[in-house]
Amino acid sequence: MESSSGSAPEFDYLFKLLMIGDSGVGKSSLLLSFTSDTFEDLSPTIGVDFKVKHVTLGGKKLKLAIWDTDLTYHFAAGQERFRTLTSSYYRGAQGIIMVYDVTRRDTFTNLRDIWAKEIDLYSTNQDCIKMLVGNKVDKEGERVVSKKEGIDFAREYGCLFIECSAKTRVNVEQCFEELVLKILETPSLLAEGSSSVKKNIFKQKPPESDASAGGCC
Ligand SMILES: Nc1nc2c(ncn2[C@@H]2O[C@H](COP(=O)(O)OP(=O)(O)OP(=O)(O)O)[C@@H](O)[C@H]2O)c(=O)[nH]1
Ligand SMILES: [Mg+2]
Repeated sequence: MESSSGSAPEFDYLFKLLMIGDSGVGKSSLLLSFTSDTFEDLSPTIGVDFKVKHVTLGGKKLKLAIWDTDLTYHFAAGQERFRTLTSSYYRGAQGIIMVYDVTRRDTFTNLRDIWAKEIDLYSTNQDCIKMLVGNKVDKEGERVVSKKEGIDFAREYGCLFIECSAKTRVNVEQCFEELVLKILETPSLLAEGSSSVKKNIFKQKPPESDASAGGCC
């Protein structure tokens, strides 16, 4: 049947992924590199942004909603009135990409001092998969954080780990793919009706008997 009415859902799973890390580490560049195969000199992100990418991995059709934000937003989370905003950023995420710049040590130490704490506070999925990413490996001559330090941190925090460059695109796809494959291997993150899925505001399961037009609300 070629008819579009009653057609199969456009994806098997929808995953919410987050990019976090200090300003300037390359979160938006990595996202752009992954979603549109390009690299350009970006301005700092203001507020929150997200991009969608459809991929087929592990035999499943996936819709990835990847959220990107700026640091000011997170620091504002220290203020009571921004707390709900920050928790909605984290809520229901199946994967978190923690980015640092291998040429700036402060961006690495802040993962421990700021970002890991924020994940503990706000992440709603116990089993949420974390990927530690050392970006800008194209600037090898300016490297100050060794690969071993990254590996050790990842082991301590139970994260996956990869080094990459948004500029040369080395390991960019692998970064997202490894994270997603790990999510696919984690039953609690896939379970229909689990709190994570229920709370996911982007969940778009078509109703069983689709009355009239397929308009989205
Ligand atoms: N050499 C090199 N430069 C990079 C790489 N990734 C990002 N950059 C540069 O680093 C700067 C910051 O990159 P962004 O992607 O804007 O960083 P961000 O983490 O999104 O920063 P905020 O939006 O401020 O939080 C830009 O000038 C990018 O061109 C990389 O892999 N290699
Ligand atoms: Mg940005």
